[in-house]
Amino acid sequence: MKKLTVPKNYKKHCELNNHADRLAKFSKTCVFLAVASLTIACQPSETAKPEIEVKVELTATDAKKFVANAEISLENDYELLNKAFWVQANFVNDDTNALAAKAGEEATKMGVELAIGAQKFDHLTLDFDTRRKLNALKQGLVLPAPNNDAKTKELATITSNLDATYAKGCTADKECFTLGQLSETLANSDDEAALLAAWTNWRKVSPQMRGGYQRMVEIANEGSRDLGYSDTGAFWRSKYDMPADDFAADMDRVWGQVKPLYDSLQCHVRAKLNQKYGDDIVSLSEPIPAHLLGNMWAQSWENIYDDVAPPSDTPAIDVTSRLAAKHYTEIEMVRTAENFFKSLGFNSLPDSFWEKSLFVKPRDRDVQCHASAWDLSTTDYRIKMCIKRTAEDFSVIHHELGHNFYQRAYNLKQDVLYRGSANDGFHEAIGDTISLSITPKYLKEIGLIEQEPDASGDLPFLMKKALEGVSFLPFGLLVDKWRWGVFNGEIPAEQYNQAWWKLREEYQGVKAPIERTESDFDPGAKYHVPGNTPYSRYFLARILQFQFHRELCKISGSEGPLHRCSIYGNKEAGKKLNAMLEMGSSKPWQDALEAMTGQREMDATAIIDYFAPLKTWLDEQNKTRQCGW
Ligand code: X8Z
Ligand code: ZN
Repeated sequence: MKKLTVPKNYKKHCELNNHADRLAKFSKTCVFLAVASLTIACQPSETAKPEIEVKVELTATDAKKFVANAEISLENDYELLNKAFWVQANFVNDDTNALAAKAGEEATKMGVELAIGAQKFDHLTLDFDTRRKLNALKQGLVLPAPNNDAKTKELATITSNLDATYAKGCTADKECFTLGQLSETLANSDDEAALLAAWTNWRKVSPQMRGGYQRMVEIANEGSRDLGYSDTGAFWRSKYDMPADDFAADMDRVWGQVKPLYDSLQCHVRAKLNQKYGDDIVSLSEPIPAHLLGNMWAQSWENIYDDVAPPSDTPAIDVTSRLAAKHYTEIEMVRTAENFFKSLGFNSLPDSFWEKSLFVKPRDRDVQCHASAWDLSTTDYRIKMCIKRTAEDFSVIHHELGHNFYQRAYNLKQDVLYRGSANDGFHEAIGDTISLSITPKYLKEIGLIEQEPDASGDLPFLMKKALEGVSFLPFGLLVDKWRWGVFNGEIPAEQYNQAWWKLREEYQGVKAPIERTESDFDPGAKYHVPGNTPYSRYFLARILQFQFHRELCKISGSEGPLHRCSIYGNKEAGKKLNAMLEMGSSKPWQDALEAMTGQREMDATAIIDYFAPLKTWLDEQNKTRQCGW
């Protein structure tokens, strides 16, 4: 799938990509524009020459030229556009917001022109690459605007404002919160009232987003319809080298495979939290209140490990305290992650990465702290993160570097329109695959621990990994189920919040801890909603990372259980991984998956095998419990 993306409208993952910016200049230069299947109108705007309209039949040669010109334009403008977004995310204020909105507006115009231009060749039989690149052009945007200047501008302004509102963390009445601090409370406090206050406070920021969000949905839907899609959700689902409906069904199929594992974990965690907080707070027949799971969105639960861990003389390694014991700085954490990739045979990141990245939260200004990885040119890679010295952020750093190494691999090998991942889930899965190799054996190898636990440490280790990854699965699925419903109108604006909580209860077995109403806008309290980053990618990644891990472990000759395998230092595994990264988006994702794993389908058996010993243990614990909600 393609992404001509860059922030705002053009924003992809928390991995900001190329072609987006390349769009910007397109509107300013006179690259020939194929208008209406038969008209070529090309008029340099500065001159007063009369417009010449020539009716011609478009040919395969025209299609190739169109693609070539688009690639040149996208490449030319990519860097500057990205810089506007970089500066906004690193200095969130009214001025940078206005500049980013303007840049986003230009990029969207360009993206819409390219998409509409590409459509003109729909009826032609073309070679594989021209057809694939035209599709990339048609699918590059995240939120298409209609072909209307005022609406394009309005859309760009709304999306910029939504992003800034989240970054600043202030209510409409200018009461401000720091998400990092509130998250620390949720991660570390045992005081139910304090947890509830932190949870509730963050949700005071998002109600002001509601009106803008609703309008944004209207405009983007109009834009999507202009491109031939029924709504923006259908447009998003169309980006996976398969019919949109098949994609949604495939997500559900995979969810069906992993749901029993999730249900076992939820049941055990609920029972333990019931023991801790009592029946009044945690009922044994209802969903778990969302403020008790150690995370602002209850999307990953590793912070409550101590409450739910299997009894053992060898508890899971507490990486947070090991980092502290070894006095790791934030930069050393990043160096350690880079070193993992280097051990696989990847080249070091360039000096500019270390000079230009943002690693710690600045004291004197607002920044968009949500972690992201950027490629501003084929030589300029950066991350932007407010790193805390925790196990959680150690994983996130690997996640972000996975984006950077992927970007560099395809940027150096592929044409502009193939500079992306096989699908967006692949981009999210690379660093997470590496994180699965952060085993006790590896931690000992890099000197973070002195002694590797024996096999009695396996269950605690698996519990920790499950709290990180298995807990995430239903959340990864439901965020876009909500947005798909919003975009197609099944969830009208007056039901935004109740529909959100219905999905949270149904899929996660998690409920709001206090009454919520339609004056709230709780989806807006999750970065990717105001940030307009599609979310299905993270569900895909959570499945794919285990498929990749299984294969790379096989290549590295690892014997024994999957959860003890680390590919650290294995050049053969690195070569295999790099070969897939270098493919970029030049082939359907099924081909990339097959090249890497021999399989053409997403397959949850890898994650299920990985956690098999834990599942057995959980089911034993749950034997006398009433599971479900
Ligand atoms: O947003 C992210 C990354 C950046 S692409 C930090 N993730 C999702 C989230 O935080 O909600 C990674 C896991 C899910
Ligand atoms: Zn990511």
